[in-house]
Amino acid sequence: VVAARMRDAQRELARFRMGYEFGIEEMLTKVRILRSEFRQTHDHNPIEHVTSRLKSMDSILEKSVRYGCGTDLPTIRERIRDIAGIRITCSFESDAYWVADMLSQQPDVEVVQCKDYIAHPKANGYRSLHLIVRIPVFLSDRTEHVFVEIQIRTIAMDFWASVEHKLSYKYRGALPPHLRDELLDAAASAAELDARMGRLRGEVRDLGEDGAATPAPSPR
Ligand code: 0O2
Repeated sequence: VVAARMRDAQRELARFRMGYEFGIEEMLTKVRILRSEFRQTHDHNPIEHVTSRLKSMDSILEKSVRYGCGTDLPTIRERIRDIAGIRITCSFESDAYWVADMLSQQPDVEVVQCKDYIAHPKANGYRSLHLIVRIPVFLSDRTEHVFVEIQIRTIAMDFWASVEHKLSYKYRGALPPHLRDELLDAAASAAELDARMGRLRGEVRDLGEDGAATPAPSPR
C-alpha cells in the first residue's frame, strides 16, 4: 500500500511539473516566432539570447515551505509563480520594453504582475524587467493555466546580475560592505553603458547605407 501511494505521489508530482514544462515550451515558441519574424523583416534583432529553467521539485518545495504554503499542490500552483522561468536578453533597454509589450499583447497571455526594476532598480543595483504571465496549456483531457516568470534585460544587466549572483552565493547573501559598494558602482556603470549604447543606436538607426537618414526600421 505504501509503495502504491509513493508511486501515485510521484506520478502526481511529475504531472504537476509537466504543465510548467509545456508552459516554457509555449513561451519559447512565442519568442522564437518574434525573433524569426524580425530576422526576416528587419536588419536588427531585438533579442540576443533566451534561456529557460524549470525549478526542481526540491526547490519548489523548499520555497513553498519558506513561504508558509506547505506541500499542498493547488496552493503551490497559486502562490509559487516562478516555477517556470524564461530569461530574454536584449541589446538595448528599449528592446526589453518592446519584447515585453509584444508578449503582453498576445491574447492568450495574461500579465498578472510587472516589476520594472529598470525604471526602479533594487537597492543593490539589480535591474531587469520582470513579468509574471499566466498562459493556457492545452493537454489531451484538460486545459491547465500556468504561471511563467519572464525576466527581460540587456546584456549589461545580465552581466551584472550574473556576477552579483555568484558573489552573493559565495558569501551566502551577506556581502561585505566594500563588495556591496563596488557592485552598486558597477550597476551604475552598466546603466550608463546601456544609456550610451541607446544613444549610439539612435545614431546608427538614423543613417541609411548611403549615410542618408531613413525611417526607424526597428521597434521604438
Ligand atoms: P532563480 O534561481 O534565478 O529563480 P518571489 O520569487 O517573486 O517571491 P521576489 O524577490 O519578490 O521573490 O521576486 P523578484 O524580485 O521578481 O525576483 C525574482 C528573481 O529575479 C530571482 O529569482 C532572480 O532570478 C532575479 N533577481 C531578483 N533580484 C535579484 C538580485 O538582486 N540579483 C540577482 N542576481 N538576481 C535577482 P530567485 O528565486 O532568487 O532565483
